[in-house]
Amino acid sequence: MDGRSALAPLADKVEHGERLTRDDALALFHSNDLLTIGRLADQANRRRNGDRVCFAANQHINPTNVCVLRNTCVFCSFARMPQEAGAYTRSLDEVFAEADAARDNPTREFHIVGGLHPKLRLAYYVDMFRGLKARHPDVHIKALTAVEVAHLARIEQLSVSDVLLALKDAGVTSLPGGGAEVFSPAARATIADKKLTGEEWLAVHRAAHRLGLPSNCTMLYGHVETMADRVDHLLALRALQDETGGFLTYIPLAYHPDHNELGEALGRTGTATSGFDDLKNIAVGRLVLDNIPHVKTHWPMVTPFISQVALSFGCDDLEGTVVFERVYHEAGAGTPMWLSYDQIVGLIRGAGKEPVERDSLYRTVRTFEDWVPGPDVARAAGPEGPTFQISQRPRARARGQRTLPVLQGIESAE
Ligand code: V47
Repeated sequence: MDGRSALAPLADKVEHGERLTRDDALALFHSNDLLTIGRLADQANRRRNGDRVCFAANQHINPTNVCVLRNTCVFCSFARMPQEAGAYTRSLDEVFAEADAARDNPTREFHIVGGLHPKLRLAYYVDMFRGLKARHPDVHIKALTAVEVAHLARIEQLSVSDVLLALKDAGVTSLPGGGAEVFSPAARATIADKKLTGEEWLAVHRAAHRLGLPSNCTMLYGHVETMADRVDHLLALRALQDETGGFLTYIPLAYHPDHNELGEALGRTGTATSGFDDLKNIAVGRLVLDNIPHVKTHWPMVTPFISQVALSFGCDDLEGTVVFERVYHEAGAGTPMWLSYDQIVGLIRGAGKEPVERDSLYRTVRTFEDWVPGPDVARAAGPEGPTFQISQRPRARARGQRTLPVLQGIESAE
């Protein structure tokens, strides 16, 4: 059976809003009929979201890159051991200063994640979130992955729910979706051997949802996972969503192979995922996760251009302004570090869609019927250069020597 005929029965199901099975999802991932997959996903998305595409004016903040999993999460280029070159841990004042630096931007969300620091306790994060809330009362705090929450529970000898309650009390309104990677025990043993298991990741999100903290979910693709691993990962997310309804958006994350052991072992340095697979992951995510309201494209990973095309492949949520993206740029992403508010709106408009600025909980903040493009809308001009640098990838360097020149202005504050 060729790819096209394999998808024919699925078209009927999508038309009638029927749930796809495991075999259907496998057929989608094995098919090369990208345009049919995209058309079906677009149909599913339009039924839910029409032409609206939302984004948040957000700022990513990474208080530390010190992580005790640094030697076992072999796909990660961001983490450092405490004494390793390039390791940093921000004081609270430095975090507040970084947040204040974006005061002139229309920031409505802080996205705060770091590493599993052996010494930073729950009080550090609680004080950080309270301090940020006091300084920026209108900015939502989306903070700490399930992995960080489980780590804090372990070092504080508290339950996961108690940690989540403390975070909620300090001002956190939702959890980001990181740390899920791919739930398959075999793939996890290869790429993230000591990280919490898929079941444990799901348990933290279940607990968050029960406490009224919604969250995002992700899947890291394009490394050693099989198509069956991808499908089973999506089905596990769908099953939890059936149970709790607490996931807001799903974000497929494209593996970047530079400056990490996995990329070297696979002989993949300098070769990120293909645009074909990036679009397929967006579209299949939309089709399988029929109960998750939004699917987000993370332009720092897949380029703003692929993200723009993804808006016709089932995606209704575009990563926001970001301001300082560190995790993927350490792994060789050649995209800009941020996009301006106008550039985000322009990307969405350029795809023939209706931009909607949202808050962290997906409530509408602003629509753009009367919007007039600003001067920087045509091309991104992040600190790396005047245009999107989609083909330029830094050469791999040995771990421990990793530096990110564009951050020097900021990192010199250490
Ligand atoms: O869990 C780490 C990934 C994730 C690499 O919730 C890598 O709105 C690719 O989860 N290549 C953290 N990916 C980021 C994340 C996220 C991003 C944007 C939005 C949201 C949200 C969440 O980054 C990690 C891991 O899966 N990651 N290293 C790498 N070399």
